[in-house]
Amino acid sequence: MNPGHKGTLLALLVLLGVSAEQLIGAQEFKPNYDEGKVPHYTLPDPLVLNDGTRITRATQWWTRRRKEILRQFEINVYGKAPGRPRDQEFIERDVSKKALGGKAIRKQVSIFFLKGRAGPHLDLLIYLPRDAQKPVPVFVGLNFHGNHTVNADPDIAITESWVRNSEELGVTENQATAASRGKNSSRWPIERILERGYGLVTAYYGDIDPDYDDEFKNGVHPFIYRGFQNHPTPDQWGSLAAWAWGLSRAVDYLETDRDINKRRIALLGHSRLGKTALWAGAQDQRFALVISNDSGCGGAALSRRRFGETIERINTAFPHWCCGNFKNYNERENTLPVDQHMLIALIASRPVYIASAEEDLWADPYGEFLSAYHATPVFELIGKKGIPSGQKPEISRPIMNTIGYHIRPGKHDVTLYDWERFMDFADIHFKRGTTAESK
Ligand code: GTR
Repeated sequence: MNPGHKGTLLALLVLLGVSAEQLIGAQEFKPNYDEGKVPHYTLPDPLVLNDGTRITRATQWWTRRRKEILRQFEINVYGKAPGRPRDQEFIERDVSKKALGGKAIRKQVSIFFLKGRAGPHLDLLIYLPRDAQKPVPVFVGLNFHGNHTVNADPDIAITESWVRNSEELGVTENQATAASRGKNSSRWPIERILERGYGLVTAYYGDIDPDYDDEFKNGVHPFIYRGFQNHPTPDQWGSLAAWAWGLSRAVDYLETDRDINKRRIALLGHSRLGKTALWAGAQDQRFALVISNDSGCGGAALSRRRFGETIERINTAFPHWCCGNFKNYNERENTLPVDQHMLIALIASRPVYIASAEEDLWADPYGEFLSAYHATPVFELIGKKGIPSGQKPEISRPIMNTIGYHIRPGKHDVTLYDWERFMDFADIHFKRGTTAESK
C-alpha cells in the first residue's frame, strides 16, 4: 500500500472508533466475531486435581484445588507478586468533612511502600457518605487517568505520576493538569454511590506502574529485583499483577480506617482494570465482593473461544501486562492448564459479578458469561448458587445469585446502569451477611 493510502486507512479506522491500541501491531490481526467460527474446545475442569483425581468435598477445594489453580494462574498468566512491604507507611494528607457540598467526607491518603518514602507511592481518594452510620461498606477501584478525573471537586490532588498524553484530557508531556478535572465523572457516579449508603475508594493505576512497555524499569517492579536482576523472571509479575498488588496495598490501609467496614469491601474494575480486579480478588480474600466490567480477554472471557481479542493479540499489543510465560500460549490456548472460568472460581465463596456490554464484541460478552457459568460447579460444591443455565442471557435481565451477571445494550464503558446493578448486588450480599469471612 502506498504510504498516503495507509495514512487515509488509519484515519478512517480511528474515525470508526478503533482505538490506537487496537491498531498497534494489529495489521495482521483479524478478530473473529462469528459464533460459528469459534473453535471446538474442552475446558480444564476446576474440580479435577492436577493428578487427575476428582474432588467431591468443599474441604478439598479449600485445602487442595484452590491452591493448585492459584499457582497455575500465577506462574502461567499474571506472574508472582511479592507480599505486603515491611516498611509500608500511610500518610493522611487531607480530611474534609464538608466535601461535595457537605454530603461527603473526603480523605486523601498516600501509601508509601518503601523505607524513607522512597520509590513510587499510591494516592488513595476516599469519599464516604457524611451522614451514614459508620463504618460504611465501600467500593474500591483503580482509575485510568488520575484521581482528579473522577470528580470536578477542586481539592482532589492532581497526580504527579506519568499519564498517557491525551488531547481530550489536556495531557501533554505525560503530566496531568487541572484541564482533566472531572473528565471521567460519568464512570464514577459518586453522589449516587453516597446516596445509596456506600463509600468510594479510588486510586490511579499509573501510580503503581505506568501502563507502557519499558521492560519493567519504572513502577513497582524493581522492588523484587535481586542482585543483578533487572527484569522479572518469566513467572514473575507483569503490570496486571502489579496493579492487583497495589489494590491489596489499598486494603492494607482500609483495614486501619475506622470509618470503613473492612468486612464489606467490594472491588470493581473496568476493562484492563477489570482483569486486574479479578486477579486481585482471586488472591486476596479481604475483598468481600468482586466485580468485573467488560474485562474481556485475560479477564472474564474464556480464552479458548478466541472470539474478539486473543491471548496472542494481548501479548503483542501489551507485552507488559502478563508474565513472560503467558507468551507460550499464543495461538496455543488449549495447552494452558487454566481458562478464565477458573479465575472466577477462585473468588468463591464470595460473591462475584460479571458485567458485559452488547456492542463490546472485542471483549466477547458471551465468553464472559460462559466463564461465570463454568465456574458454577465450584460455587455449588461449597453450597452457593452460580449461573443455572449456559443459554445466552437476555439483555438487561441481570442474574443475582452468588455469581451475578448482566449484559446491557451499548458500548465498552461503565455506565450508571452498571453501577446501579453493582449496588443492587452489593445490597443483596452485604445485607445478607455473605462476606469474606463467612465461607
Ligand atoms: C483494549 C484491550 C482490552 C482492554 C481495553 C481497555 O485496547 O485490547 O484488553 O483492556 O483496551 O482496557 O480499555
